[in-house]
Formats: sequence, C-alpha cells, structure tokens
Amino acid sequence: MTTTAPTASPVDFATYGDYTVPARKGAAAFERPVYRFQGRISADGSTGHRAEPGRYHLYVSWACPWAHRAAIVRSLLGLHDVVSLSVLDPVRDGRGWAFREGPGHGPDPVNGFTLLREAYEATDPGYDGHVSTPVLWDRETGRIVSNNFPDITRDLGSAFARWADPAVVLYPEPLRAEIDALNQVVYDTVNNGVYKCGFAPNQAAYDAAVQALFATLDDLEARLGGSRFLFGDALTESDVRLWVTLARFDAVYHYHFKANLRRLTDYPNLWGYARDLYRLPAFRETTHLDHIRRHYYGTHPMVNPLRIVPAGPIVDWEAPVDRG
Ligand SMILES: N[C@@H](CCC(=O)N[C@@H](CS)C(=O)NCC(=O)O)C(=O)O
Repeated sequence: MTTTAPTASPVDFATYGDYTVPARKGAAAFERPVYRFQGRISADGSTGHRAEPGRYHLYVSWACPWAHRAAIVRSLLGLHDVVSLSVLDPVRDGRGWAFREGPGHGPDPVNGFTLLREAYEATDPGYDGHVSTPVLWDRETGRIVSNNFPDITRDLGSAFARWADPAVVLYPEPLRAEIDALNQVVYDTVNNGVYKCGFAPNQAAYDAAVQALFATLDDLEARLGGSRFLFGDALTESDVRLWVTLARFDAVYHYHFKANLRRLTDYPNLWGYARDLYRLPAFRETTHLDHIRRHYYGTHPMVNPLRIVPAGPIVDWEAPVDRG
C-alpha cells in the first residue's frame, strides 16, 4: 500500500528510555493487567458496533502472541478484505508501540498516527494505562472498540459470519464448555505461564511457574498422541491459542524467559502438531520470527540489558510432518 502517512522517529532508548508497565506494588508473581477497552462487535449492531466490511481495523505487532491470535483467526476465516490490519514496529522504546517503516511493518494507513498511544488518547483523552496490542479500531466512531484479545477473536468468529468461510468454526457450540476449560489451563500455565517464568519477581514464583508450564506441556503431549488437534480433527480456538506460544517457544521463551526444562522440539507430538499447523497459510503468513526475536530480546532490559539477539537455536519448521 502506498501511503504518505507520517512515522515515528527512530527507536531511541537514550532519549525515551524503556517502555514500562506499571506493576502492582507487592505482587508476589507476574500479574497481567485488566485491559480497559472491552467493546464488542455484533452482527445486528446491538452492542453499538455493527459488523460491516471496511469499518474495522486491527493494529497488531507480529511479535505479540495476543495480537497474533487475532491475525490468525482473521486469516482462517478469510476476512482479509473485511477487517483491515497493519503492523507496528516490533522494537519499542519509552513511547510504546510505534509506526515506522521497516521489514514487515510501516505507517498507520488509517489515522496517520505515529504512536499507538494516539489511538488510546483519541478514545480516552488523558489515558494513562497500558498501550498494548492488539487494538481493534472503529473507523466510524474514530475510537478503539477493544484491546481485549479473547473478545476480539470471538467477535471475528461470530459477528462477521456473513463474510467468513462457513467451514471454519473455531468455537463450536457443543464443545464450548470443554474449550473454555482447556483454554483456562493453557492461559494460566502456558500462554501467560511463560511470562510468569520470565518476569518472576523471585525464585519461588519462577519455580512454581516453570513446573506448572511443563506439567501442562506434558499433558498436552499425551493428549496430542491420540488426536491431530486438541479437539480431534477439527481446528478450534484452543489450537490457535496454544500455537502462538509454541511458535515462540524455542526462539525466545526457552532462553529469554528461562522456560527451559525442555524445548518444544523435545516433544514429538507437540512439535509435530506445531509444524502441522505451520503448514496452513493462516499460521505461516502471520508468523514472523524476526519480529518476535527482535521484540523480546530488545525490549526487556531487566532480562536482557544489552539487547543482544541470540543467533540460535536453529529450528527446522519445514521438517516433514507425519501426523496421520
Ligand atoms: N491486550 C491484551 C494483552 C496484550 C499484551 O499484553 N500485549 C503486549 C504485547 S505482547 C503489550 O502490548 N503490552 C504492553 C502493555 O501491556 O502495556 C489482552 O487483551 O490481554
């Protein structure tokens, strides 16, 4: 896309410092904050946001697993022409997520913002909270609908059914209770579990998080011995949620977050499953390990103060898959 939109000045830690997330004082473990904008899109508009082609835009970072989910779901459903998407610079200084030209990212094609913070400010003047991705933006109201990832993926899957591939049902009615239950465990111990390892404030918190993480991975390894996906042969939202963490596992979480009892590649079923999903365009085209590596190693100075991005490990995502 050709656009003359402005961009942020280059990343500059000397001037702007690091982006910091205000932590709750006295927290005994890493706590994920509540994200403030929780509007919902509906097919009939009863929520105040009617599903319409061309009205909504997703701001994502390819580095961010929560944004990655939304991008995968949008792709799986074939909503590329219905909900637009643009990509932020994976490296973030004290100004937070920014729009810059670079490999796989660029200016804001919708509003010409230079910083994602401007979208939050436009929605809630004086906003002083987290500036996070993903952001679902409404062109009609000129405000953020939601920055809450579970709602964004659900709404893409339900409110946009008229335009979506009917063969893709990621949250099927009969499985909802089971999907919710599995998602909760995967969220607590895996998706957020890796952050609990990486940002643990003390040894005890790390020990608990790392044991819980690998206990769940061991369970999932056994589960995937008997089925192609987490719920049999049909791809569901649970697979999307698990996969975004697996995709980052050996490249960043194992080393950077000390999630290192085993590697993904040490689990035959999980590793085969991850490569199986990687063959699907929705997973492959939204997975940008260069953004992932540069973001994590470059923006957590308390974990990696020199911001050196390690070269390895070499992981062969193209290795043949035999999952029956
Ligand atoms: N907004 C998400 C969380 C997303 C999130 O934590 N995104 C990270 C990047 S991977 C981010 O932007 N963090 C900045 C912040 O939380 O202030 C949610 O709904 O829970």
